[in-house]
Amino acid sequence: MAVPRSIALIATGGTVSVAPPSADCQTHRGVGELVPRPGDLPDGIEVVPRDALGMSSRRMTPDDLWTLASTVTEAIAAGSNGVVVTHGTDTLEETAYALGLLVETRVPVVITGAMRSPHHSGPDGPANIRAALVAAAVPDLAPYGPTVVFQDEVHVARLVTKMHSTRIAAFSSPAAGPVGFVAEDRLELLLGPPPGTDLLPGRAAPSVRVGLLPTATGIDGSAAEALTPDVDGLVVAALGAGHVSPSLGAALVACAEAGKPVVVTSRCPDGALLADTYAGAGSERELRRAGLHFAGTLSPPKARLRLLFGMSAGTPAAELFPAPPPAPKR
Ligand code: DAS
Repeated sequence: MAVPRSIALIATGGTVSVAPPSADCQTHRGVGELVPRPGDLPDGIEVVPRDALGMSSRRMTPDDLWTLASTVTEAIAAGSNGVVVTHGTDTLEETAYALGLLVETRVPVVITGAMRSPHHSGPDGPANIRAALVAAAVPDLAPYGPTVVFQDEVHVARLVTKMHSTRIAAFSSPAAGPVGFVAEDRLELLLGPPPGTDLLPGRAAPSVRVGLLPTATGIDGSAAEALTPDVDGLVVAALGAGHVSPSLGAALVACAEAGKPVVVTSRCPDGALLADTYAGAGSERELRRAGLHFAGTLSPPKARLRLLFGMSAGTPAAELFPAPPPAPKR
């Protein structure tokens, strides 16, 4: 008989862990209760359970992400063939991306959760955990970095986002779709691994504060001015392809000139930031020329984690968010 694949199942809390009956969804079960019973476990898999954190994802901090990354690294070093992390769904995509920043994923690392707890009708946790265990047991998944398995779909950490606040099909990757799926306890991969890795060149416990600023019609520089003294760096969820109001643009440039890196992202869930199309106050051309960094296709919360952990390890923002090569003449 083949040797079973040893998969570490690390439970951090969230709806998937809520203990029934828990009308206020505050009490979490230990990981032992999340492990599928022997008859429900896919063939050839042995689960090594471990509790970590035990909280709703809204309570998580960068320090908790650092702790979890250490726990996952330890599980890999101890010989796990794969790792599954169960997690609250609200910040699940950020944790998946943080693991991509901080963990050398030589084996598959899969994050999952649930939208319905055991006391709701049709709880989705057990099926998500089973599919995640199946995926984590397939070595071919390792080069994809951390993935999110939800509703039988497999998404890469960089692209996945929670698109719906209540439905069980809550996650998708607007730019590219899922890279694979699980059916009949088999993993089918549809697309190859992402080009490049998100792993940071240096890794250290979080030691800086990075703010995240939304934009909307008429948002001026006052919010950025209020935030700047309290942070070491700033991410702005800009309009469209990387634009802000002229007043906000001036405040962001002042923040950068004060030595606090500013990273521009888009509030659009899909698409690229421009480099050389629009000119004038608050345009992408002006913001780039003034020394602001642009985060490519990375979402605002994920760009914030990249800046936060990168700065904590002493990596300059320009290295974390390299400028694109000049566009060919049009
Ligand atoms: N309890 C919330 C959280 O921890 C929601 C969830 O898990 O789906 O994110």
